[in-house]
Amino acid sequence: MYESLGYTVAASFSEGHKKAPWGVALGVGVEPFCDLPSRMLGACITGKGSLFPASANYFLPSAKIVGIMSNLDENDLKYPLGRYTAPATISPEQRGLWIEEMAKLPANLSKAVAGLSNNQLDTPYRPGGWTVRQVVHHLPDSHMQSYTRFRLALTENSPVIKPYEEGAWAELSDAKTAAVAPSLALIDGLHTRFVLLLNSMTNADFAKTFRHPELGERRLDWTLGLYAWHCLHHVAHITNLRSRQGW
Ligand code: NI
Repeated sequence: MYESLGYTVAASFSEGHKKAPWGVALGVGVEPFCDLPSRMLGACITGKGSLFPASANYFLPSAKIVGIMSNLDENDLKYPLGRYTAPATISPEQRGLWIEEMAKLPANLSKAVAGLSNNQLDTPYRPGGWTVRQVVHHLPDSHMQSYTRFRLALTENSPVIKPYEEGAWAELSDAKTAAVAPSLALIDGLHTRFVLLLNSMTNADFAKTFRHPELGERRLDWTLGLYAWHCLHHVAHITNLRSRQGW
């Protein structure tokens, strides 16, 4: 849907609507980071590159342009670190670095959301994306699955694991509305256990596998790298949003 978001204009409405910082993404389509009134949204859909900062004042007469970031596209916002790619061979040193990332997630995630208001937590990290709150709740949802898969793989012979619908999980009421503190606590406890487990694993353990019904056989060392990437990936969604919004 979004080939390019063109410009992101951080604007603040001073008249007609509640006073709040708005992020308005302009490009092929346009979608507000917050609940921009639909008539304003309609006025903004002018096609890629046709709505420039100067004319934004025309379309958004009550908006005060406070900052512009150019050259953002969907992949930059959705995959701030790029997608996960594992090295051809995974050394014990590489695994050690990934385990360190897993150990750092509880502190990194707490820091990423520190001081955010409820409105800020309910802001999508990108147009059409999950809110910060959904991202926070997604992490224990996802990593509890991963922790279970590691334990299954370590105690059975390449077991078939149960996939889950992460998008649908993120739409469940608790994932959309709960305070972030319980998920920060879940991640803290879960990663304490997870890192203890990872640090206990031998080379032979890391070569063990599970089978994903659609994706096939996965080694545990490859999977460790995926989840280390996943920690950084989602924390970057939040820290990048904060930096774009000046929060
Ligand atoms: Ni994820």
